[in-house]
Amino acid sequence: MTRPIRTYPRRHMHHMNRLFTGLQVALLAVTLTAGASAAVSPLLPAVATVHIKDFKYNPPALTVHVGDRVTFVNDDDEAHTVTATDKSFDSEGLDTAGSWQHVFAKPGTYHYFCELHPYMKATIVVLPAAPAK
Ligand SMILES: [Cu+2]
Repeated sequence: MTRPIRTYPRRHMHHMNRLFTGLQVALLAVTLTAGASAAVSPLLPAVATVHIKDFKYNPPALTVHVGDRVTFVNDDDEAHTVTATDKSFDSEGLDTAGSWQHVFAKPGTYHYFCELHPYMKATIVVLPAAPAK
């Protein structure tokens, strides 16, 4: 099966899993049962989450405020990226169930796409910081 991920060699968890030794698995189990989140990667609290499913970003248009953290999760069986057209951010390759977070530091309209499937496009609008409540 050919997957278009050849330019993103460093995030292939399914390859890494094969390299795990019994000791590493045991340590991971201890870590997980010690109270850490069950998630594979330690995600920080995020204001919004964009799911990538069926070669689409959902929601395709999102509005956040400066300082907000957004989580991107790949729910597809294919690898995807979250890449700004202005190159201000780039997740690099996200495998199945892979996630990535980005904090938006500057207001603006950010168009992004998938480098592996450039027809996949979406937008995030970053407004100035939200007023204090
Ligand atoms: Cu893609």
